[in-house]
Amino acid sequence: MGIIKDRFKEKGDALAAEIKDLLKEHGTTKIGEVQLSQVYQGMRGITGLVTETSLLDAQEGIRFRGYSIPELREKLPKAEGGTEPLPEGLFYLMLIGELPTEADVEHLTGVWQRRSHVPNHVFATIEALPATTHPMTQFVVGIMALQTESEFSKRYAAGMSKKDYWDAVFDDSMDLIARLPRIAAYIYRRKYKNGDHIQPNGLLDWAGNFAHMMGYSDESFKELMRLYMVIHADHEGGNVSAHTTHLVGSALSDPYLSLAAGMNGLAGPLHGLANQEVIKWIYEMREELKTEAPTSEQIADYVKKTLEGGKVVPGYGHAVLRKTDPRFTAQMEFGKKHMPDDPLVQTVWNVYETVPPILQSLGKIKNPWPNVDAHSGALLVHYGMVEYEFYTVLFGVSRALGVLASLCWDRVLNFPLERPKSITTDLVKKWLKGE
Ligand code: NMX
Ligand code: MLT
Repeated sequence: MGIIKDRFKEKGDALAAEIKDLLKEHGTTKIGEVQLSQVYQGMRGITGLVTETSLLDAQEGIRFRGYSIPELREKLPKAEGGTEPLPEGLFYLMLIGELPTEADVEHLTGVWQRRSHVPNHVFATIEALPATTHPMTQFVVGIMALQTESEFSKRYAAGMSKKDYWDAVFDDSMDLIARLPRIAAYIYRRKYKNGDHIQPNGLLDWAGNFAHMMGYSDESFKELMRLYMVIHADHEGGNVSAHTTHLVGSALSDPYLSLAAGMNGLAGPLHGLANQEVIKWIYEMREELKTEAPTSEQIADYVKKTLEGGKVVPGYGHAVLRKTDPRFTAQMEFGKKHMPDDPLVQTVWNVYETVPPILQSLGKIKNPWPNVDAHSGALLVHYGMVEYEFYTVLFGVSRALGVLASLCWDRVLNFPLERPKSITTDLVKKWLKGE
């Protein structure tokens, strides 16, 4: 543990010194202009955050510390006999800024195994909720119950110096990442498998063990979980879950409170909940059309009906991306390798052929292409995970890797409280009149 923490601190101090010099020399440099419409329209295109872990290009998609998803699939260490990257390696890359060795990844697997104990009161708190409670609500309640374990909040109450914030946030983040799969798997088995829980397997990697605890022993499902946990981990800093975690963390709310806040944002249908909405939408379409394999014409009619009903087509569009999401493509490649003849996966590919031209023809949608959520559910259904309300929890366990690595950076760089200025429309009208 000490090794990775020391490396992180070294990198953090070096960048903090660089930023100090950079701001001394260029602090007044203008990097953009803000139009009134941007202020009213979700701050699209306004640069207002620094997030070191990943960067999104509208045409090309996400890069983690400079590496694209295809590059990560090639370069990150794999499980024995596997071909997909281990999420431990991606976390190391986001935190340290360099590709890990096999030994670094093994070390992280061991650290997370040792820190994975979840106290009983967390399970008891989840048990207090009706079993019908949405899995994302159970997940957030589980994270909140675990907040009793926060080192940051204990050390802050005991008078911790500002210089040590990063250290306590680092420890809390490691503990949280180690414990989340156990909580998520508990919720899955509680809600869908009659509370027949499965004990962790200390010989498995973080994602492999997560698959095992949910009850999936198939090696290719474990591979899917490794890939899934990598591709959903981070999407630069402005998305709702990352931005919320960062914002709440800036008040020095500890990592448990900050992550829970971010996960509440992920639970929205325009963000992470879209992965459940996609499968629900396809199931409803199949049911209405009384077929497991709708034709392109049938899909096109159903899309038009969805739009006429004043609803969005889930899994399509993006606030920043303007091309097919490389996370969609990575999942499509996985599908072609492991399940090319699966009818539901084929429907997802058929929807991909059919939807973009229809959305484009509306003239108002900036990105008619699929995002990550358009594909993930069909792969899960293939392995028998049909309980689509659970899908966003999987997204959340993965997203914790990115937003908590970023929270460690926020504190080591000593970022301040986030507090932008807001205005009223009355004030805007006065400005426009020159008052
Ligand atoms: N289906 C129907 N209408 C859409 C869609 C879509 N998939 N995407 C955008 N629009 C509409 C949007 O509602 C807006 O309509 P109006 O002017 O009547 O309010 C118009 O097109 C312009 O929106 P954009 O500027 O293209 O998109 P925006 O940046 O506002 O929103 C999303 C981005 C992702 C919220 C939007 O594309 C959407 O609602 N997609 C479906 C939900 C989804 O898949 N979300 C998951 C995103 C990825 N993730 O995991 O977080
Ligand atoms: C994400 O992964 O966070 C989504 O694609 C949404 C976003 O980037 O705004």
